[in-house]
Amino acid sequence: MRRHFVTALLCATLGWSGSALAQEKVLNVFNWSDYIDPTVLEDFTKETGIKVRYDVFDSNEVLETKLLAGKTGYDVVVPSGSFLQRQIKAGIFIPLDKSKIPNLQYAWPEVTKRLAVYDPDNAHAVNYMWGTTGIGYNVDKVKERLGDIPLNTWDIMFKPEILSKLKDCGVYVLDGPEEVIPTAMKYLGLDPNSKNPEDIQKAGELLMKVRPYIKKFDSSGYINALARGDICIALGWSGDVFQAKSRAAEAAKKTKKAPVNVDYALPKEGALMWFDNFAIPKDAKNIDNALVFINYMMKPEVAAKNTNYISYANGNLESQKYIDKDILSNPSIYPSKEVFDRLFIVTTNEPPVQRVITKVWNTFKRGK
Ligand code: N2P
Repeated sequence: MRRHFVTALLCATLGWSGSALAQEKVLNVFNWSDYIDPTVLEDFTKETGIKVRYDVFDSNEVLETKLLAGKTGYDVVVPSGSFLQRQIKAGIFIPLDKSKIPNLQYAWPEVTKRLAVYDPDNAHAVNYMWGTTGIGYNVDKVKERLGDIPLNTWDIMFKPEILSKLKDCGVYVLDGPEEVIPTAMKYLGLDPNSKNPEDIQKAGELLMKVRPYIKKFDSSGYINALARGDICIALGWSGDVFQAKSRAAEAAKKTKKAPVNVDYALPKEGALMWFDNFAIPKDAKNIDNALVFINYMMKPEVAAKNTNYISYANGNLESQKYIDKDILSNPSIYPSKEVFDRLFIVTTNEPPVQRVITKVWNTFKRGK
């Protein structure tokens, strides 16, 4: 009470209005779970005086539903490229005042160029992290059940005779229709970016064949499930799987037991590459603070700190100086040319295509 009174007095003396004060102090961020070094938020508040209310989500669909409903209360959100593309078209984001993001000078031109596919002229978004959708697995449990077969293939996930052998030790799949369906189309030799309902249907048929062996659709809990050795395999995201690997190693240090051996495979048939990006919803209340935040996240040292913590590649070229060697040299995080050639991207699905995808996905999830 007393502090409010003093602050109000100070603001009145300085001639600040109530809204200027709000701009001064708060920021509402909605980001993916397990997607930041928490000390970065503390440092940000120390450096800028801006308090961050930080909420998390684990699916683009959840974020999109909120954005389309409006009045999210968020100042910064982090959609993936293909979602961003239709959200921009829907008029959800404000164009960024780049004069307030000088650290854009450190952006990685290659990534900026790829992001422009979704956001022409890079007008509305700044890349935060990017990664791939592949296979996380428990090395020992899979080996016990499948022997020494190569794991860098989607056969593991999409051949019922193989996946059935992993049913008993747990199979998880991301709850992400617009990632899993393109992956299945790629496996079938179709264009993973196909918008043709028949292709989507074919992917659905493939998925239904392996449905009996899937225990859960999950896009965040699988990190701990893999780390604890509770599951055998997860169709999941690169950095999340590497976080599971580090959590398993940490736990082993504490318990003095051998670590659960987790690894990530980028299948030879190809894998989806996606970009997650900062954007400011048009009803954001704290636009200046949002720009300060995006600029802060683009400091090379800060971007590197996040990458070192979450094991995802970022869109900041200069930050690579500060990135741990084992992350920077890991071709599943920072792909080599050979790996890069295997990655594909997808563009946005317009609502009629989206409806087909949702229908196929719901049938897949229900299993009938
Ligand atoms: C963070 C996952 C973010 C990657 N846990 C998906 N775009």
